[in-house]
Parts: sequence; structure tokens; C-alpha cells
Amino acid sequence: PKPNGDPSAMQMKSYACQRRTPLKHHNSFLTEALEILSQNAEYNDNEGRSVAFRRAASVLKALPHRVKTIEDLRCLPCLGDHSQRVIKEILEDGSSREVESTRQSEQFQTMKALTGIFGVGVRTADRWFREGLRSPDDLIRTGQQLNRAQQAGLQYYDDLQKPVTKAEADVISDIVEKAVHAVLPGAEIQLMGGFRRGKEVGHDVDFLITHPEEGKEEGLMPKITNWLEEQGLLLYQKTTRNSYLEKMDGPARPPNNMDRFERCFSIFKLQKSAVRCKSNSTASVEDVSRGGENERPSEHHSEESGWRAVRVDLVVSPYSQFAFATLGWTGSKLFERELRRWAGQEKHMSLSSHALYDSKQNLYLRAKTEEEIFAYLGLEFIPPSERNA
Ligand code: DCP
Ligand code: MG
Repeated sequence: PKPNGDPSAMQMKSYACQRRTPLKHHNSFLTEALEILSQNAEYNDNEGRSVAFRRAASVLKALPHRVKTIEDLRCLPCLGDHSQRVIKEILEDGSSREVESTRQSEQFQTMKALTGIFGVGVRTADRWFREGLRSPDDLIRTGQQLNRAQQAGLQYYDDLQKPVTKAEADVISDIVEKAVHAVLPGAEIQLMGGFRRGKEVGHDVDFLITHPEEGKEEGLMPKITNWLEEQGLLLYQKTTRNSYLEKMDGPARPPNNMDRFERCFSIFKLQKSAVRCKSNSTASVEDVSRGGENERPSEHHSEESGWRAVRVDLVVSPYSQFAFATLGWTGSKLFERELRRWAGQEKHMSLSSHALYDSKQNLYLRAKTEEEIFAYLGLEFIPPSERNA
């Protein structure tokens, strides 16, 4: 038998948080198709179906080899009839009719375009679709009522469609670090989300901020955003207060994937020269804090100016919750979901980005590191680069 050629030779665990899922894998030709169906189910408000396709795709990402025949799928968990049919058709014909017709459909393309606007969720996009709107331009043309986030989303649409590179994320890290240290020396900043998992590009840049002295982090966000605003580095920001209360949000609440940290959804104005400087390793933060000249009131076209817009999420966590926040903000989204499902279904525990509650012992389990949380959950530690489920 070929080495790695036989899937029955390895035992594929059924929860994504029990498996190692690298960023690069062997089955993109299948996972991309299943993820189209997952996304389409999400657009149709069918969460169960969406998660089922996403779990199926995720199992294939963890395989150490390329799937060649339907036999390779024997013994694999999470592959429902529908996913198997789609995989079989792709293996036999090179593509799946359902996937291709979904991809081409007006509804799918419209939902993708409209939910791609910062500030627009599935429900709003669906309403616009049913009203006959098809593109961001249609929103402007028909004079739709837009909130502040959506206005910024349209204004910087082209820039925000472009992936953020690791080099750009590193420049933004330097800026955020400078801002945070200016207003609270001793604070700690960590790059989260896809970039922490080793991705080379992302749709945004996520940061987690804390201070080793509990309480020092209170009220930090407005200070950070004021500093950034004074430097002319913010195109948009909306801060939501920390609303976490252990008594209310702990065991009494169903596990919820929205956390309650003080959080800032923002759009940064990133000077392109700073990214080039950084790449040439002669970076200085001074280079990035120059204000912009070519600002235009309506749509921004970054080809014509020296800067681009970048989505940045900032989250402030109390030190005692930092390990949970780190785990919760590293992702992937499916990995997080599976961790919470594992905790609830297999361990009678409730995991959030704030805490881990043990319902059998009726107590909160404290942790200083991610490793300790995996240990409480009875899981082998999976490093961030292997959480690309
Ligand atoms: N997160 C989550 N559930 C959500 C939103 C976020 O678990 N509903 C967590 C996991 C994500 C992290 O926050 O990894 C950051 O969210 P992003 O949407 O930025 O996702 P990524 O950073 O993983 O991907 P991208 O490269 O597209 O930014
Ligand atoms: Mg991200």
C-alpha cells in the first residue's frame, strides 16, 4: 500500500478542534465547491445546511493527500449524502452542476457583491436583492438609506475588496503598537485572526490589546482611537463598550459566538509608501502618520492616491480573560464553532472568548494560556497555524 494513500489507515476525528488543519492542503478543488454551497445556504438563512457543507469541506482540508476516488472517502466523518454526491460528480466529471449553477446564479452573485460591502449583512442584502438591486452602484443610483458604516463601506468599496497583505498587516501592527503605547505604556498587543494562523492575506487585520495590571485596560479604546484620529490615520471607526458581566453572560447564557469586549470596527488610512519602506526594512512609523492630500468626498480610488483603506478590528480584553480572548480571536470561524460544540456536547462546559464554565462542577476554570484551555477541554493542543479548519 502507498504511504498516506489509504484514508482508513488514519483515524479522522470528527470535531475540527481535534484535528490539525494546515493552511495549504491537497483538496482545494473540492473544498472550494463545498464552500460555495455553504455560502449559498448562509445567503438563504439556512445555518444548519451551511455548517454541514463547511464541516465536510474542513474534513477534506485535514486529509494528508488528494482525494482521487470516492473510495478515499470511506471512514471519513461529517460527509453527508449531499456533500458526497457533489464530490463524486467533481471526481467523475471535473465539476458539479449544482455548484456551477449556484456560482452563476443572479442571487448568489448579488448576495456576494452586497454582503461584500462593509456594514451590510445577509438580511439587508437579501432585502435589497428582493427589491431588485444588484450591485453597490445600484445602491447609490437608487439613493438607498444607508447607515454610517455602509456609507464608508461604499466609499472605500474597491479598496476593501482588495486583500490585505501580511506586509500591510505588519505596518498596521507598528501603528497600533505606537498608538497603544502612547496612551498606555506597558499594554500588550497581539495580531489575531487569519494572520496569527499564518495566512498571507486577509480581509481585515485583527488585534487584541490588554494590560498585565487588571483594570488598566478600562476605557482604553477611546484613547487609542483619539490618538489615531489626531494623526489622521482613521477613515471610519465605531467603538462598542465592554458589556461582559460574568454573572449574566456565563452559564446563564447559551454559548454565543458574539463576544462582549470593548471593540472598535475601523477603517485605517494606510500610506502605501510605508508598506514599501517596511518591505525594504527601513520602516519608521513617522512615514505612515502623514495625512492625506488627495482625499475625495465620494468614492476613493487608491490607484490615484498614495494610500489605501484597510479594515482593522481592535479588541480590548482584561488580562484575566486574555487567554480566552486569544483563543476566541485566532479562529478559524469553524474551528471556534467546533471548540464551543466540543465543550458543550462532550464536556458539559461552556466556552466563550471570556471564560470557560464547567457545568458539572459549577465553576469557572481560570487560564493564563491557550494550552491550559485545551487541557481543561481534554484536547490535544493545536497551534494557531493548524487551526485553519
Ligand atoms: N470570530 C468568530 N466568530 C465570528 C467572528 C469572528 O469566531 N462570528 C473570530 C474568529 C476569527 C477572528 O474572530 O478568526 C477574526 O475574524 P475575521 O472575520 O477577521 O476572520 P479571519 O481573520 O479568520 O479571516 P480574514 O482573513 O478573512 O480576516
Ligand atoms: Mg481577520
